Amino acid sequence: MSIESVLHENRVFEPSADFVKNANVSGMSAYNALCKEATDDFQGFWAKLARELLVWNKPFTKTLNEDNAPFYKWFEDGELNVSANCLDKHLNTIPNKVAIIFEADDGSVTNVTFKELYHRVCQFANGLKKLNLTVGDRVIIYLPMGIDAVVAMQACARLGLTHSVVFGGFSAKSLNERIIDAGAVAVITSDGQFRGGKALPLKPAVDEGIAMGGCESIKNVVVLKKTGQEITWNQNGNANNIWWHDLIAGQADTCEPVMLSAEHPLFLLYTSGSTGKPKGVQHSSAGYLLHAMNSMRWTFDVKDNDVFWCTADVGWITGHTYVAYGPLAMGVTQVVFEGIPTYPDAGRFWQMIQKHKVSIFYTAPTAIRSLIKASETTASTHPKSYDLSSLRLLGSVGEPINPEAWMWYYENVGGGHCPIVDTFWQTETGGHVITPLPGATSLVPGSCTLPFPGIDIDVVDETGKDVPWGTGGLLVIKKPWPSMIRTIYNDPERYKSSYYPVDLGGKIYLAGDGAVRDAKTGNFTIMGRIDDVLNVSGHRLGTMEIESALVSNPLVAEAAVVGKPHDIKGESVVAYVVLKGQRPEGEELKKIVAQLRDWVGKEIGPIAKPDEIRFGDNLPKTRSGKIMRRLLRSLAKGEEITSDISTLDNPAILDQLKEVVK
Ligand code: 6R9
Repeated sequence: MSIESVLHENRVFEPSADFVKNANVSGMSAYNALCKEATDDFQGFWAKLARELLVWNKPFTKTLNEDNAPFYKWFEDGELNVSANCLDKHLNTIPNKVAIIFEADDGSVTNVTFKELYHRVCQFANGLKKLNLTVGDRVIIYLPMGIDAVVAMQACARLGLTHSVVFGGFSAKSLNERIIDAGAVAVITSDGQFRGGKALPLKPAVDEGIAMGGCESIKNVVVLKKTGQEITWNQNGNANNIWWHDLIAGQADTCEPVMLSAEHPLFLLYTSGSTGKPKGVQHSSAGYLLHAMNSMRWTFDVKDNDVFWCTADVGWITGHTYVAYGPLAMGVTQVVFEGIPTYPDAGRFWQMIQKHKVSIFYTAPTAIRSLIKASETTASTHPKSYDLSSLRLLGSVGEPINPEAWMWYYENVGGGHCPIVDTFWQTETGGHVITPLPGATSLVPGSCTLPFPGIDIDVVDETGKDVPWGTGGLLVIKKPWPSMIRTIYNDPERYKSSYYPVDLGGKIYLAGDGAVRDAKTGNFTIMGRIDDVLNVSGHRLGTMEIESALVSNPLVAEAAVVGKPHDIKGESVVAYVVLKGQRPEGEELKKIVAQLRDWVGKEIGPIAKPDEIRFGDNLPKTRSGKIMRRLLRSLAKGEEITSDISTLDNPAILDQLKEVVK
C-alpha cells in the first residue's frame, strides 16, 4: 500500500451510539474538552490525572521541572512504588479477580488472581533480596512470555531494581552488549522456551553472552525451570547460577514495597537507532505508569468486566506498557500468550478470543496480514469460523496498517461493529501518543487519527517550523509528557542529539517518523521512519546494526543494508555485500548467503537476518565516497534506475547489484 492511496482514503467509520454512550471518553465534545483542558493548564491537566490514577506514598508538590531541559522531571518530589500500584492496591477490592489468563504454547491454561500474583511477586522479590541487590541495580530479564516474566518485572519494580528485558529472540552477542552497556548485576532467564510445539534453548545464550567477556558485573544468574532441557551450570565466569525454585524456597509471600522517587528509573529497554549501537531507553516510575494507566482507560476504554489481550511479547515496549504494567494497574483481566499465531494453525488467535471471551484485542499489522493470507487458503482458520462475539474493541500497533488490512480486520474480526484503535507510539514515548479514542474519534482506515489529549504532537519542516496540514514533514512533540524517555542510559549526549536536535531549535522532541495531517480533518498519517531504522514485522532494526554485524564477518569487506516493501512483514531486509575475496558464483554463492544470514542471526538475532543478499565488487558511491542508499533502495525494489547517476563514481556496479540470488 503506497502513501498515495492512504492519503486518498475517504471511508470514515463513526463510533456507534451505544459505544459512545458507554465510553470512558464519550463523544468528540469530551475529547475536545480534554484537549482544551491540557492547552489551558498543561501542568494542571497532568497533575490532576497523577493524583487521580496513582497511589502515592508521599504526594508530589511539583508537577514538572524543566530546569535541565530536555532532561525533564515529572512529579519529582512524590514517592510511590509501581508494583504496589499494580498489585497491593487491589488486595482489598478485587483480590480474587483473575489478573492473568495464561495460555501456554501447548494450549494449557493457568489462571492467576490478583492476590495470587501479588504473593508470587512478593515471594520472588524476597528471593532476589538474598542476592544482595541494591536499589537502582540493573537486572537483565531474558525469559519467554508468561506469568513468570511478569512476576520478574514486577518483583524488580517492587525492590527498585531497574529491569532491562531482552527479547528471547535476541542472540548471545546482543545479550552481551546489553549486559555491558547496562552494567547489569544479574540475569533472570530460563532453561528454554516453547514456541510452535518446539522446546528451544535459552540459558546457553546467557552462558555464551557472558563468556564473550566484559560481563564481570554479573554476580548471579537465576534460572527458571521451564522446558526441563539439559543445561550447563556455573559455566559463565564468576556468576553464581541458581534455580528460581531454589531461590524462592521457604521465602515469605509478602514483601514490603520499596518507596521510590517518582523519577526512579523503572526500566531500560534497548532499541535500534540510526547508529550501530542499540540505545538503552530509560523510563521513569510515576510518569510512565500514569500514561500506561490513562491510555488503558481512554484508548482501550477498559471497564471492570473486560478481558484484555495484547499479543506483544514483554521483550518489546508494547509488552511492557500493555501487558506487564497497564492492565495490572487498571485491575483488568488479561490474556497472556506464550506461543505463536500460526501454531497449531493460523486460527490460534481467533480460537483463543473465543475460548477466553476476549473483549479487547490488540495486535500488530504484520500478524493480521499473515493471518489474512492463511485464512484465504484454509477456511477453518478464517475468523468467521469462530465465535468472536465477545469482542468490542480492536487495536493495532507497531507499524502503519494498510487500509486493506484495516478493512479485513474490521469486517472479519470485529464483525463490522468494533472500533479499531490504530495506536501510534514508540519505545521512547512510553504509551500512545496519536490514537483514536474509540467512543469519540471518526475512524479512517490507515490513519492513526488524532493526538492523545495532552500530547502536543505536530508536523514541522527541517527547521522546526510548522507545515500546513496536507504537507508532509517531521513528526515532533512540542511539550514534554509524563511517560517520555528520560535519557539514553550512559549516553545523555546521544539523548539530546537524537531527540532534541539543535536544527529544530533543541526544544521539541523529534520522533524519527515522517507524517502528514489531513488537510480537512487534521488526522495524522505516518509515512515511516526518516532515519536508517527499518520496521520488519513491527520490530525496529537499525540498518547500521545489521551492517556492522555483516562487516564483522571475516569474509566481508563492506556492506550496506536497506529496506524493501514486503506485503506481510511491512519491510524486508536487503543487504549488499562486498566480499574480501572474489565475488562468488553458483553453489559457492548460495553457501556464502546461508553463512552470512546465520552470522547475522547469531550477531543480533534471527529477526535481523537479511531476506536477500546481493554481491558486488563494490558499492555505488558518490565521488566523495558516500554510499548512495537511494539507488540501493530502488535496486532492491527492482526499479529501473532512471534518476541522475552522474555523481556516481562507478556506475557499472549497478548491473552486478541487480542480480538476485534465488
Ligand atoms: C510501539 C512501538 C516505533 C516505531 C515508530 C513508527 C512505527 C509504531 C505505529 C507505527 C505507524 C502506527 N509505528 N506504531 N507506524 N502507525 N500505529 O512499536 O514502538 O518498537 O519503538 O517502534 O514503529 O515508525 O517510530 P517501537
